Amino acid sequence: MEVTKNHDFGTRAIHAGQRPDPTTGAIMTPIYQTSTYVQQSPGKIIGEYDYSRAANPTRAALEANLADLEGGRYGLCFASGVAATGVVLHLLSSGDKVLLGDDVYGGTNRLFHRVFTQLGIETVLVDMTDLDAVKSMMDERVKLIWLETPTNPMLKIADIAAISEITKGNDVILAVDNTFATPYLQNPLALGADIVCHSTTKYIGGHSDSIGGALITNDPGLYERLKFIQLSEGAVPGIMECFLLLRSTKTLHVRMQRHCENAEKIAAYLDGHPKVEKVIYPGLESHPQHELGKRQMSGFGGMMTIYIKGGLEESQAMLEKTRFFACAESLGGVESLIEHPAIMTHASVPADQRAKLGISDNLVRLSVGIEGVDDLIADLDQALG
Ligand code: P1T
Repeated sequence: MEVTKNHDFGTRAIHAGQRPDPTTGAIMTPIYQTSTYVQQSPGKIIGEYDYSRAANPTRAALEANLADLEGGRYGLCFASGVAATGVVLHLLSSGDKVLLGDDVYGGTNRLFHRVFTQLGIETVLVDMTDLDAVKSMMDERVKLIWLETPTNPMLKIADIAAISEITKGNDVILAVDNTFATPYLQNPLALGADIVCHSTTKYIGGHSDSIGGALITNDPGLYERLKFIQLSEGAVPGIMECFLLLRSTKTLHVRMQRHCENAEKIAAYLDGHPKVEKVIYPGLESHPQHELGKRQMSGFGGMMTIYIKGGLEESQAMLEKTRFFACAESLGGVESLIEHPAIMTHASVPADQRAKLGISDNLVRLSVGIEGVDDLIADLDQALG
């Protein structure tokens, strides 16, 4: 059954880019675990494929599915989220400048500052919630704006449509890392972004069992350039990973609904808890961009950060005591995770930058899973003591 953009997200999640296997009728896209394809004679290929770094039917089904969910025409999948990010950076040349959101995943910050700076690409950090700051940083050398919204880990929300207005007519690519929101809650392309990036390791995969990344765009020229870099650099995902992700996207909408519901209840529980100084969750009215989040997203997601009363000792004690909330890096899986950004996911961000953002010793990040919410609250309750 062909789906159209008028179909519901859940219908598209299950059917977009999928068709019964032409040889067997298998309803699930097979794992085409092959590196190469027999040719009838040199250059005369039998189907659409000649080598799996260039394209593979399992990966093609996933790329079409993800493109559809983001409301895009083209999807490309990669070996990891940072591999996908690097491919966008390879669009730039020495002497170009990037405006990078000041609060992004530590590994993204490291890639821009410690790998691409050496290739002559300058990165300037900007608070993307401050439109005047973004405008004031624009000049003819700026070729890319890269932002996360909500950000990792401070959950700041940037106005994608307003920032896309700033880039219009300026020959600047606006790339949005939509990992925290997922296409279920937010579609940056519809708001004017040129490229959407995902770490599919997170909610899209949803089961903490694979590493991957994706880029989605509507622009045929950009797609051709990105695809060329994908082919040339070769950071493509394994076929089994593609199959796992295809399995996962079929339940993305159901999982996201529960992530959001659980997170809203947990944020309400933690807000005002005597051992908690502050809760940062876009769904709370106290969040500085709560109204923007309401407009731009259809739900507030499963991520939150909290400041524990005290310092390192108190936050570490909490992380050691939780049971269902496993102390681990990553996020977006069905199981709840808890981590300490300053020591774990954002340790590679320079200390002064962390201090500026508020990534302090008493900051703890929660990835709220889809377990029974009462059990999760009881777990946090005993851990906070
Ligand atoms: O780990 P990888 O699949 O390469 O994805 C990198 C990445 C990109 N973008 C965002 C918003 C991310 O959160 C990540 C990875 N983040 C973690 C591992 C983490 O625990 O925050």
